[in-house]
Amino acid sequence: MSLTAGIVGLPNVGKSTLFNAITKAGAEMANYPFATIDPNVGMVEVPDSRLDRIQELIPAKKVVPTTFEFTDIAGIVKGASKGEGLGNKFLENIRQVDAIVHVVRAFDDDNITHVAGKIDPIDDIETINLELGLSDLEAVDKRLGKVQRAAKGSDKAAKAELAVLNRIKPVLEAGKSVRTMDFDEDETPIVKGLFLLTSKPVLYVANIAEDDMADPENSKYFKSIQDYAAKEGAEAIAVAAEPEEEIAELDDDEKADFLEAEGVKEPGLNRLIRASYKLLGLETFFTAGGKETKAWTFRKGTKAPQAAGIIHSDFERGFIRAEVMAFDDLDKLKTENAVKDAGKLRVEGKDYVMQDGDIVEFRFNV
Ligand SMILES: Nc1nc2c(ncn2[C@@H]2O[C@H](COP(=O)(O)OP(=O)(O)OP(=O)(O)O)[C@@H](O)[C@H]2O)c(=O)[nH]1
Ligand SMILES: [Mg+2]
Repeated sequence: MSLTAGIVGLPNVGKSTLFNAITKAGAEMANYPFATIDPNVGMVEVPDSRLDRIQELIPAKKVVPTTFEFTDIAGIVKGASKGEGLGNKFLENIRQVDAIVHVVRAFDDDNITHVAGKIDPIDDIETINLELGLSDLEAVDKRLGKVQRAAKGSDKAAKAELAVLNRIKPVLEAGKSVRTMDFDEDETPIVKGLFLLTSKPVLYVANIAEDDMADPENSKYFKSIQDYAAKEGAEAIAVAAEPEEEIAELDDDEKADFLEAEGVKEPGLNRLIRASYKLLGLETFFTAGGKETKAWTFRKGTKAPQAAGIIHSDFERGFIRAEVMAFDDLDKLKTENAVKDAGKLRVEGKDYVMQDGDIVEFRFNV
């Protein structure tokens, strides 16, 4: 079930630097384009202040955050869909990921090569999105060739797919992303099955200058990136990849000092990680007390037995019920007993849809 967020962007914009900052995986970072060829894969811990609060109220021996996967992908250049740069190979790498974290250079530094020779974030974003769109257009045309024939007969599925393809094609031809379109519940699975690059959810990350860290709104580039994202219904986040990568290597005390010196409350990386997690449709439940207080990742919409199965397959097989309290209730009322007395400790059955922030004890019998 492991979902992965793919880091995508032009060459030499700081993708691997960002990847290392969040995963501490030590991928190669270098001041030349196409330093990354094969994708780097790494796990990222999800920073979650709720864990600390639970630990404060229901102390356990250990606190274990949850993790999810990031993939650092090679840079894309203009003409990539036609084989320029690393060509179609990396487009395949992008096809494998579940959401796109699109890194855009938003810092000036004459020492760091920009493949286009100038800093223009919107132009950069459009270059990438155009290549992804062209690749999608090719895929749609190929599919149309097949489906058109089948749709001539009585093949209902083919007719439905044909209708979707015919809606998508002009949007791509106009240079827009498929994610800007609305699909109904019959169309959605058809679109999913096409694995189009521009239908993947996206988060724009402005790699800003260190000087703008304390106040990203001050960056002369960030606002335009935010506006571009908003038009697509997407989010944009500002991170200074290089200093953040240095911060990530420090221990907690040094980290606090560094952040204070930079005038930053929380590392931009934390916001980036949380936004990517959300982008993937991931949510968190907790198990608390005893040996460990632990955060667990589930896909939005998961029911209680399947959530139990994330901990152990026996929990799912022998699922009886889930005893659930919301984090917010524990936070307010402070003890499990107080939550119970307030009638907010719930007993939920096999059809219960898990909610982000649930603190759960599963009852099972095998
Ligand atoms: N000044 C400055 N330099 C940065 C920043 N982020 C990355 N760099 C530098 O930019 C260069 C490229 O960084 P990488 O992380 O390797 O870039 P990439 O996007 O992974 O590049 P490819 O793998 O070649 O596509 C390195 O020399 C980094 O040190 C930043 O925030 N500010
Ligand atoms: Mg790289």
